[in-house]
Amino acid sequence: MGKLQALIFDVDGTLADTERDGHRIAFNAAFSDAGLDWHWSEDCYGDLLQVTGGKERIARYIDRHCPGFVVPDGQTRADFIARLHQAKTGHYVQLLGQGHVPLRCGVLRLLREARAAGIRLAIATTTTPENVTALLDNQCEPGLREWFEVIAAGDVVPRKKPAPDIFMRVLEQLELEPADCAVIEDSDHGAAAALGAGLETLIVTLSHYTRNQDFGRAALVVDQLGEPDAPEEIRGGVLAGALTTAATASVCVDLALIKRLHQMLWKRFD
Ligand code: XBP
Ligand code: MG
Repeated sequence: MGKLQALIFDVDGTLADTERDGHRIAFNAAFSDAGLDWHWSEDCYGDLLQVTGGKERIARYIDRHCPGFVVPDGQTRADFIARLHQAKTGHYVQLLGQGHVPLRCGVLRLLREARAAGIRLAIATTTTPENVTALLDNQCEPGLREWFEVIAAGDVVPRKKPAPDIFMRVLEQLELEPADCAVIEDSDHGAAAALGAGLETLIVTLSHYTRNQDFGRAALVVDQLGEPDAPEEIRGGVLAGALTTAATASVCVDLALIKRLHQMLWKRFD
């Protein structure tokens, strides 16, 4: 038990920093198309990110910020939100199609390295499936989406992160145990979801909106995965001390490092 066999990636904030200049812009464009005078500023969107899932985020906004809001004639509230969200997805996919949302530093390197070593790849995300494929299809890496054996996204589970459901679904589809996998996440809700599914080998790469969140139970916290010639300062995590020497407090998150973390963690529980 405990041999690393798969890497499970979150998408938003982890594969790419998509929230502020991607999802937020698409929500605002959909509001404008619908004739709504709603506008989500950077700060307002940061608060709304406490709710995972775009439809759930719109519902929270209505509840908190639009007390007198009445859904247009003939629509249920759920239908109205679903339509508005569908329009948002259209805008988001179009935005990704313009190719301006790159993968984060070190992501492609780590994916290539994992593939070459026969490590299986999977995705566990709250976002809509189309958003994932559009992100992967608009990188300069043909066939990138096929690298992922499992893409579990959006409404395929009834409870979104921080519930563990999406990670449990990935484990089920991979037919693996938590002790076989490592997770890369960027948010406290994502971290809670992974840990709730028993996935202890959790590496957090901080993103725009998650810099000040608490990741005390993650194995390792860094700003980004980094590159061999540009290692990253360690920001925290339960194994940070084991990786920090008098000479260095920087790492490049490569497969060797993830295996090392994985071994340290799972030996403790043997
Ligand atoms: C990401 C999300 C998503 C996106 C929007 O969370 O919460 O809802 O913000 O996507 P995580 P949709 O990175 O933890 O998975 O609008 O398609 O829901
Ligand atoms: Mg995320």
